[in-house]
Amino acid sequence: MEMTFRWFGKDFDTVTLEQIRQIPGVTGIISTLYDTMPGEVWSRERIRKLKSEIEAAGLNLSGIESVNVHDSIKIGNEERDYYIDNYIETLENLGKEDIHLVCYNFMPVFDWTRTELARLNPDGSTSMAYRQAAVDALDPETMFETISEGANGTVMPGWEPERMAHVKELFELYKDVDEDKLFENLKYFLERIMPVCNQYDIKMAIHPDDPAWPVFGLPRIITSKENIHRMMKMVDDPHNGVTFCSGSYGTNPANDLPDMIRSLKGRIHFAHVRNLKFIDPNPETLDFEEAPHLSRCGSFDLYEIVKALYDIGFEGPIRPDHGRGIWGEVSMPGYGLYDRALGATYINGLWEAIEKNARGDIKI
Ligand code: CS2
Ligand code: MN
Repeated sequence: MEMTFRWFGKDFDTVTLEQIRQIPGVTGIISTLYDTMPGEVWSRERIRKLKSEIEAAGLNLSGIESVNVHDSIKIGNEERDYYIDNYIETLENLGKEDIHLVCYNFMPVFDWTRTELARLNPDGSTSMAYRQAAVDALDPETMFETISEGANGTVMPGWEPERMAHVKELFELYKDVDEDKLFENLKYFLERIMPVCNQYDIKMAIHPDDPAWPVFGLPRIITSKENIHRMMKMVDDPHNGVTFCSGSYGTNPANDLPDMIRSLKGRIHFAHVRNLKFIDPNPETLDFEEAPHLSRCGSFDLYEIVKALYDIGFEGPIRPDHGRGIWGEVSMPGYGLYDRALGATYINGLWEAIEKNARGDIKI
């Protein structure tokens, strides 16, 4: 595996490449053209510029997260072919610039959803949190305003103000899209992009829906082992793969994470590893918050997750995912430097221990 770190670009991120370079073991950057809108073609020049900036700091551009999919493609309306053509052009340009990994998601309207961005923990750190009762009480149209206090003035991934201004219209456009229709639209999209992915060897890595169940009556499909296998069978090409995100699949306690990983051998192109803490161990209660990375501090056994990735021969980029706010850092929620750097170090340590144990050097 290659240890990577997400970076939103120098105009948006509070963390610098120079800081990332000092995190032990981190060699790769996962980035995006954060100021492009879903559906826009990415030019070769802009991609090249991003790449050279990262390389000048002594790091590699290991993949893109995300090239976002325009709502027309998810809805399946008459404009979808236009936007798929644009997506294909972006993929071609990425391929020509020697980039071979693209993370994306297929969630209607909202990307990930939380009800609090900076919930105070007893140790003084802050975590993003999800409370079902709060979601039930929220008006999706004003959701962002309701929770944005903790956003520190940043634009959060998947919550572009330009799109959020049209939330009501977006809901209307999705009114006839149920789970099956969304699967069908995803199939249509994947079938059209697979030729260019094969030509340039671009691995598409779909990110799970977060939380992994429908919110506000909108369908969500990348939620479980069964559904992810349905998606891969539907377009059976090794370039049609997944981002295994422990914190997103793991929002649903019914998902057995190590088992899912083992079942996805050969199709995991990118991994996000983080811990969550369920508030009530009763799986009926889906409330959770982002926890410190250590297994003993949250609900997941991170060792088993990293071990499963190791056992299936995972060689792709891996990154810590959301972190807590610690040591007074002011950053985009979930994307500060300090806690994620601890996460990268912890994952690296687990990987190394597993690798060494496999060589019989130590027992853990
Ligand atoms: C990320 C997602 O911040 C996060 O929660 O994991 O925004 C993720 O990048 C997208 O869903 C992938 O398209
Ligand atoms: Mn993730």
